[in-house]
Amino acid sequence: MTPKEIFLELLKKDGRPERLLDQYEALYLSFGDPISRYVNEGVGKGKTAVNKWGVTVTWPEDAPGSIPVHSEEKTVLKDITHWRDYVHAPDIEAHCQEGWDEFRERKRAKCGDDHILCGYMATGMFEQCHFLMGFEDTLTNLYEHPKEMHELIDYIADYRIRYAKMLIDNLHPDAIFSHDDWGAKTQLFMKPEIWREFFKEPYRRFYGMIRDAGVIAIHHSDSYLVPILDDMVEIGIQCWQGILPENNIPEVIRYLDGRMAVMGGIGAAIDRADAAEEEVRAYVRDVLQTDGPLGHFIPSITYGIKGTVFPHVDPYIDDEIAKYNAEVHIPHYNMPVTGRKYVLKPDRSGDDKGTADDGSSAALRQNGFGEGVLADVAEALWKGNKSRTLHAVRSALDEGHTAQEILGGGLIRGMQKVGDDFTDGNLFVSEMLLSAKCMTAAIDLLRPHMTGDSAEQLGRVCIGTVKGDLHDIGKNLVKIMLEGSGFDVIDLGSDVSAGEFVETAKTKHCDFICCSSLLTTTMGEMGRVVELAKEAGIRDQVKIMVGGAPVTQSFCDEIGADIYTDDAAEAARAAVEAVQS
Ligand code: B1M
Repeated sequence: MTPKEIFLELLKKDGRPERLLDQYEALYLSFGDPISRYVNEGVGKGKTAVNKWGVTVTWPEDAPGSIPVHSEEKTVLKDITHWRDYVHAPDIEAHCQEGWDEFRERKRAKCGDDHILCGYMATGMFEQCHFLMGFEDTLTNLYEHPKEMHELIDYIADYRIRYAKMLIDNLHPDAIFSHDDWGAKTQLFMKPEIWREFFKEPYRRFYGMIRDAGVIAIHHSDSYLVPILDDMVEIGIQCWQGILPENNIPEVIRYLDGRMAVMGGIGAAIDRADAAEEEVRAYVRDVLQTDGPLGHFIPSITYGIKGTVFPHVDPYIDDEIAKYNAEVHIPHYNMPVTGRKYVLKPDRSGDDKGTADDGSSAALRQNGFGEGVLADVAEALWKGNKSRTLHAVRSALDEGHTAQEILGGGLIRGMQKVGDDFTDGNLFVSEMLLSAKCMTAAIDLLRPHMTGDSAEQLGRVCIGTVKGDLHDIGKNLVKIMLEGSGFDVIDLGSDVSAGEFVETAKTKHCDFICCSSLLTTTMGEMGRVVELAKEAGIRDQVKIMVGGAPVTQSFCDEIGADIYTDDAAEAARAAVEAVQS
C-alpha cells in the first residue's frame, strides 16, 4: 500500500491499513501558497513585521517560531464593542489571484500521487481572535461581550471559508490541514459549553464546505480535547492531528470507534536537547505499543508541522516506528494494549461551577463559603462576577470589616477555591481570568483602606517567563494565584534573562524567584537562574520555583531548583506552604 492508501484506510471505519504510518509520511503540506505569502509578507526569523490583519508578529533569532506582539500601541483590537472599526480581513480576492498554476504544479510534482496533498491553513478562528486582541481578552470577552464575539468569530469564519475555497479551487488538494489550538495539556481553554456556543457552528460551516467539496478535513490542535470528541466528529473533522498523550489515546480511539482518525501521541516532552537515543526509543515504543494496536492512529510528534525542534530526535522516532512495523505484523486491530495504562479523565462538561449566578444562600452553603458578607465576597469572586464582587466588598467595608479581613476572609478564600476547582478540572482558564479581574478591581477598591500593606504580605515574589520564551498565559495564571494567596508579586514579563531574575531578587529582597517555560528550547535558562543565584550569594535566601508544560519534577531536581508544580493553583499552595513551614 502507498502512504496515501494507508491514510485513506485509516479514515474508514473498518479500514485495514497494512502498517503504521511514520509521522507525516503520508501528508505533503503545501506551504507558501499565494494567500499565506500575501498575508504574512515580511514575517520571518529574526524579524518583526505587521501582517495583513494588522497584527505585529515578532520572531526572535533564537526562538523556534513567531508570536504576536500585544501592547497598548500594537494590539489591533482595542475595544471589542467597536470591533468593526479595528478588524479588517485581508482582501485575498483582490490580491491573491496570481501564481496559483505554478504553485499547484510545483506542489503536485513534489507530493506525487502516492501522498495526500494538503492545503495548509495556520491561525484558526480562536487563534485569530487572540492574535487580534490578546489571549486574556479573547477568553474573558467570550463571557463579557458574547454578542460581539459571535459577530467577530463569524467574520473570521467567513474569511477562512473564502480562503479554503480559493485553496480548493486553485490547488486542488486532497486535504485541508487547518490549525486551531483549543486547549492546553490537560484542559480546553474554555468550558466545553462555551466552545460549543462560539466555535462549533462556525467550524461546522468551515469543515462542511471542505467536505462538500470532496476534500479531507484534518484539524490540528495539540490540546486536551476529550470533552468535545463527538462535536469534532459531528462538524466533519476526519483526522485530528496533535493528540497529546494526556488525552488517554487508547480510550479515545476505542470511544471514537473509527469515526475520526487521530495523529500524534509523541509529545514535546521527548523533544529536548538532552534527549538521548535510548530515551527517545523507549518513549516512542511505549506510544506505539499503547496506541498503535487499536487502529485509526498515526504516531507523530504532536506539533502541527513536520519535524522535531531538536533535529537529532526525529530520526530515532522514525527508526523506532520502522522497527515496530517490521516486528509487529498487521492487522493492527484488537491487539492487546501492552504499554502504559491510563485512567480516562472524565468529561466534566456537564458540571456547572464557577459562573452560575443564582446568588441564593443555598448556593453559598453548597459552595462551602458559609454565610455573611465575607462569604458573599468570596462567592462573587469565585463566580467571576465583578459587579457583585465590588458590591460585596463595599458592603463589607460598610459593616466595619477591615481591608485585611476582606482580603483574607473573602477575596483570598474565593481565589483559593478557584484554584482548587481549576486543579480538579472543574474550572477553566477563561473563568480563572474572570476571577482575576474581580480580584484586581476589588484590590483597587480596597487600596485606600489598606495599612502597612506590604508588611502584611506573605512574602515577595518575582516571576517571569524565561529568556527566548514569549508564552505568558501560564505565567500570568501563576501570578494571579500568588497574588490571590497574599504574595507581593513583581511581574518581569516574558523573555526574562537569568541575570534579570537574580538581580531583581537581590535588589528587591524577594523570597521566591518563579520561572515559567513552555518551550523545550528555553527550559535550560532555569538552570542558569539557579547557578547565578549561587554566584550572587543569595541562593540560601531565595526559593526557586519552576513550572510550565515541558518542566517536570525530575528536571527541577536536576537543575537544583526548590519547587516544581504542574499547575498555577498548586504553585500558590506550595509557596504558602514554604513560607509557613
Ligand atoms: Co506555542 N508552543 N509557540 N504559542 N503554544 C507550545 C508550547 C507547543 C507545545 C505547541 C506545539 O507546537 N506543539 C510548542 C512547544 C514545542 C517545544 O517546546 N518543543 C510551541 C511552539 C513551538 C511555539 C512557536 C515556536 C510556534 C510557532 O510560531 N511556530 C511560538 C514560539 C514563540 C516564542 O515563545 N518564542 C509559539 C507561539 C504561540 C502563540 C503565540 C500562538 C501562543 C502563545 C500566546 C501567549 O502565551 N501569549 C501559543 C500557545 C497558546 C501554545 C499552546 C497551544 C498553549 C500554551 C498555553 O498557554 N497553555 C502550547 C501547546 C499546548 O499546550 N497545547 C504551545 C495554557 C497555560 C495555562 O498552560 O503555560 O502550561 P501552561 O501553564 C500551566 C502550567 O504549566 C503551570 O501553571 C499553568 C496553569 O495551570 N505553570 C507553572 C506554568 N508556569 C508555571 C510556573 C510555576 C509553576 C507552574 O512556577 C514558577
